[in-house]
Amino acid sequence: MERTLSIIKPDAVAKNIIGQIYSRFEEAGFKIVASKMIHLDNYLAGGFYAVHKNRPFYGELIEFMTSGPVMVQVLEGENVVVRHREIMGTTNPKEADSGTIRADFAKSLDENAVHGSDSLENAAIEIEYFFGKDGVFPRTR
Ligand code: RTP
Ligand code: MG
Repeated sequence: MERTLSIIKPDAVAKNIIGQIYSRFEEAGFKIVASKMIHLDNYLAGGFYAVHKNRPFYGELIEFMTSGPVMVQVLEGENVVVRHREIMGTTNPKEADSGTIRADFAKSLDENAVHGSDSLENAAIEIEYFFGKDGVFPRTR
C-alpha cells in the first residue's frame, strides 16, 4: 500500500474548503492516516521547496506558502501517488480537467489549492519532513 503527502495550501484553507477537499480524497478511496494544521515559516517552506530554489517563481511561492496556515496530510491507497496527482489536476488550474480539485477550487498557477508528492521516492521524503519517522498511524494492518 502506497502513501503520499498532501498539502491543502493557504488559499484553500482561507476559503474554508478543507472538508470539501477531504471528501474528494475519501471519494477516491484514499485513507487519511495523519494530518495537522501548521503555519509554515520561511525555513520550513524553503526546506520543502528547496528543489525550486533557483526558479524565477521561488520568492512568490515561499511568500504564498507562508501567508497563512496549511493543512498537511498523509494519504494511503493503491497507486495513491499517481491517483492523487490525477484528482488534483495539472499545476495550472486553467488547464486542469474539469472535476479535478484545482479546476474546481484553485484560482491561479501561483495559488493552486493543493500539493501532492510527484513520486514514491519524494513522498517518503516529504512524509518524513512533516511527520518524522514515527508520525503516521499504522491504519492498514
Ligand atoms: P506542487 O509541488 O505544489 O504539488 O505543484 P506541482 O508539482 O504541480 O508543481 P511544481 O512544478 O512542483 O511547482 C511547485 C509550485 O510552484 C508554483 N509554480 N509557479 N509561476 C510559475 O511558473 C510556477 N510554476 C510553479 C505552483 O504553485 C506549483 O504548485
Ligand atoms: Mg511539485
